[in-house]
Amino acid sequence: MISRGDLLQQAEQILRRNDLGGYTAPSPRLYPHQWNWDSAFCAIGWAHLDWSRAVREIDTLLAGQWADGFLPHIHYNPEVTQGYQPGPEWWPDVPVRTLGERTSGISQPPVLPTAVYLIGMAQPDESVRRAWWARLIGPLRDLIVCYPRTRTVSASPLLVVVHPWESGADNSPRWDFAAGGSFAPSRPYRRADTRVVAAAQRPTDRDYDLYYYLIELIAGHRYDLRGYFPQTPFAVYDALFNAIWYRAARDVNRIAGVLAQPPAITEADLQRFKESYHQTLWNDGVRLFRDFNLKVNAQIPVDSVAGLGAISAGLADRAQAEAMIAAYLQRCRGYRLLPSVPPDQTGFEVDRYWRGPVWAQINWLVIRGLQELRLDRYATALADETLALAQRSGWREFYHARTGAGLGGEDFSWTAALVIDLLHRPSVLTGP
Ligand code: 9WN
Repeated sequence: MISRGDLLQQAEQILRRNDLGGYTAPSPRLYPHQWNWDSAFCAIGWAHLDWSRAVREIDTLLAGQWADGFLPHIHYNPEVTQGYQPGPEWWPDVPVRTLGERTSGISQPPVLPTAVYLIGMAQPDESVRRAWWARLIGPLRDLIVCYPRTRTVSASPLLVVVHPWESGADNSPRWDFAAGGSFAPSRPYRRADTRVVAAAQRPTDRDYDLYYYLIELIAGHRYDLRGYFPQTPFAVYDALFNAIWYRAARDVNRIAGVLAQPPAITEADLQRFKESYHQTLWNDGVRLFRDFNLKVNAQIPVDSVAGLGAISAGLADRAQAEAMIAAYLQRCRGYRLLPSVPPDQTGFEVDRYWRGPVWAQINWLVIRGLQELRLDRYATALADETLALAQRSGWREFYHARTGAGLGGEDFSWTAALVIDLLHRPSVLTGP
């Protein structure tokens, strides 16, 4: 097992190696373009190494922002024409702010505002910090209000996630209800991922059929939920996406407060959102938040680590968070932490992508949330576990839930970036 000093050095090498100029590829062979939440996590790591490189990462991500503030899940690098599918041709006429930018037509958990808050706080010169926040507050405000404006239906303030890729947890058993529906796109597609990573660790062809079916449906309606909502088989309140949005909204408000500007989302609206999140997604029987399927108006009866997202967002108080994490750990005894799906859950697979393996960025979110709630015993154990996985198994996309062996993409950027953050900033900061 390598020392923590060497770990830091290796992590820095990974980020520098994956640095493609203005952005950090998540894992250059598997994912050569810029991904939304990956880049936010990478920027958090960069801030400890080179603050202006973190700023650049975010500028490049925001260059793909749409006119209405929406931040797509992939910002394509036009110089990379091979090695990832789907390419930008699957997403025609995306309404980008800057003509010529190529992006996907769906989003991902909006970690960016939280990253901007943390990176700002890592800047010791207050005038530099304020000037940077003043430059970004407009795009961040647009981003945060865009989702309630374009991704709500009926009276609920919760945000609708329209593609498994938007959840960031693509083939989670939570989405099996849709992947089992035999949906397939009208045009042929080819998979590039299974040329790089063993098919047994990736989503199945049936999952991909659904992914491409939804791409055609969403693009065919010009990315407007109102157009395809009646037809789509996939419209969910994802517990993690919604938690991350809530956290992001509070962080944009904090930045706005420092700049003496009005909040992006009012306290009353945040409160309404929180109440709705609890009413709609809490499941007392399993002591976890669950996702909600809007097509049948019911919770999805599948537990996953996404249900702990509330801990990282300030959506659960200390007592509830402790009950949640204790119950989750109890179900995962004998496994590495945190399995993305508890081993007793139907659909769990120990080594397949989002169906069981451990992911460093999820751990990081939960660790920071536990620290903020002063649940330090859990937070420290989870941070040690996360560092140990990298120390023993290297810089991988995810880790085998039983053995901790490294799986999926290699030289993975967010694993490196967040290990850097955990080592440089072992506990959370308190700030404005
Ligand atoms: C589709 C880049 C991304 C992550 C996602 C992860 C995976 C893509 C894929 O890789 O998804 O977006 O092709 O499998 O599920 O969370 O952002 O690392």
